[in-house]
Amino acid sequence: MASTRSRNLAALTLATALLATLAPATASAAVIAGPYSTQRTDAPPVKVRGEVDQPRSFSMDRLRALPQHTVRVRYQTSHGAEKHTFTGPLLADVLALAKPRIDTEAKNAQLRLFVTATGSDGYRATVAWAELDAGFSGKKVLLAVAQDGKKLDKEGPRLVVPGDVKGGRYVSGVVRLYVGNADAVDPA
Ligand SMILES: Nc1nc2c(c(=O)[nH]1)N[C@H]1C(S)=C(S)[C@@H](COP(=O)(O)O)O[C@H]1N2
Ligand SMILES: [Mo]
Repeated sequence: MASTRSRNLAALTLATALLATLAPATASAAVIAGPYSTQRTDAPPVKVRGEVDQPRSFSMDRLRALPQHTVRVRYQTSHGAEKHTFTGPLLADVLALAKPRIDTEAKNAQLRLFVTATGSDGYRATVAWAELDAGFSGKKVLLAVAQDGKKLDKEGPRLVVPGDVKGGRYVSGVVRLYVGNADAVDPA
């Protein structure tokens, strides 16, 4: 009986020792991003939702397939002044593909719309439609895919609002664009 118990104990000790040597190897193998890794390396596509007839999503490649614009901007942040060059499609061109609902009856109906960009961290900022509409505003509001020549594939696209003194509306890691209509939140 005693010998069986000691044999079992020996087997258990051996198994524990084996596990101890295997465990670090297993753990480090999981850290290496292989084909079965669940680690996300690229940003998810940007969803366009709200007052649009064709809700859709845009990958970074899809955003790059649209006409590209480059703007040089400066803005203030809590950590000082910044100067950057951004490249990407016009936000207006991205949204047009989702067919925003514009009531053609009302005078200047597009001026009732707004767009809220949400970052992966939940940070949000809103632009009025007139700000991104070339017919009303002279500035190029972009959904940038590159900053200072570096692709934003890992972080996701960034809202660029030239002319803003503060950087607060330069939402980074945009995951969602919501098209809203003032009539929906404030019926006249
Ligand atoms: N997703 C996300 N975007 C964000 C913020 C944030 O907290 N989350 N902060 C904003 C603020 S307050 C500023 S001033 C700028 C800072 O820009 P920088 O990262 O180029 O310094 O990013 C803006 N974009
Ligand atoms: Mo800021």
